[in-house]
Amino acid sequence: MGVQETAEAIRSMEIRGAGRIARAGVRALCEVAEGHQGGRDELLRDLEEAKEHILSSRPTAISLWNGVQAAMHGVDRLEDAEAVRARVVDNSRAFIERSERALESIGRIGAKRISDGDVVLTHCNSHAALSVIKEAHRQGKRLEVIATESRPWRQGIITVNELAAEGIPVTMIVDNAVRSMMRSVDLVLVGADTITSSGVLINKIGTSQIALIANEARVPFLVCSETYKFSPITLFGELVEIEERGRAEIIGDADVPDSVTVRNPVFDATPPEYIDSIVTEIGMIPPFAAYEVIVKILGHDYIFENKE
Ligand code: RUB
Repeated sequence: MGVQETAEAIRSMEIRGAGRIARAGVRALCEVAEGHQGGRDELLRDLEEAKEHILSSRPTAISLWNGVQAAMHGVDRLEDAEAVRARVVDNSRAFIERSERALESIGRIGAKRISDGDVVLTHCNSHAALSVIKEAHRQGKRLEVIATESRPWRQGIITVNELAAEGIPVTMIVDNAVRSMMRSVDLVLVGADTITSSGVLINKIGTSQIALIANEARVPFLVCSETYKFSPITLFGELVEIEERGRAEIIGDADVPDSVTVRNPVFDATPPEYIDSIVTEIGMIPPFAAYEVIVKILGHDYIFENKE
């Protein structure tokens, strides 16, 4: 898939989920480098253009930004095209491998928090959250999952199909049923599109309501997130742009007059106070440690070079 096709597939949500869009964007950049016949400056210009194109596909998940920055890391300092090509290919492969390994580590670390007989509620379709659930199941723990439908895209259907295929008992509910069901839930596990330097979680619309309800019912609320979903640019005061999509996704072919405004924000913000812990590949961290993760794991170099 080339850059245009990848960006379009991300925009149209054929490829979706913060981890998957990051890997797809990085793969597309890697292919630009691999197939390039031109000189250094031309290659750098084409990579820069491809990067901007990929980044314009969806605005909210910082994973995409972190992924393409990682793929391009250090290329400006290189003096010939071959070195740039090799660097982008190496960077890209390393990012993709790290991101896949991170999912496995998150599965192993998070599974420790699931006890035999637990009922886990999850929202939307997060590979990181599913990695934890599947690992607990592989370890022989009996668990049940409640999955929200996740209007309007209904990613819950992907989730229940994935879990059913693994033989994990799963119940699907409409988003509005979360509070009614919370009394039978032991643990909430969700994914992340972005985590800010102050520990705010940006994830699928409805996540913050679930966090409030879990807090009210004293049910632990855990976020499953690779460290490349932490946002370095929020350190410098950038706000996270919440994507708004079209009205048709909500009303479908229902007869609603044009005079009616339909809003379709697809992500929301959950404050750190409602998050018990973030399961990352480097361990379970409190949301207030997000700053440390950004500075220590993503690194000074990385942050300051890519600040703009
Ligand atoms: C998906 C979503 C997921 C996160 C994390 O939204 O909000 O919870 O992206 O997913 P959309 P993962 O369907 O609009 O992309 O853990 O797979 O990276």
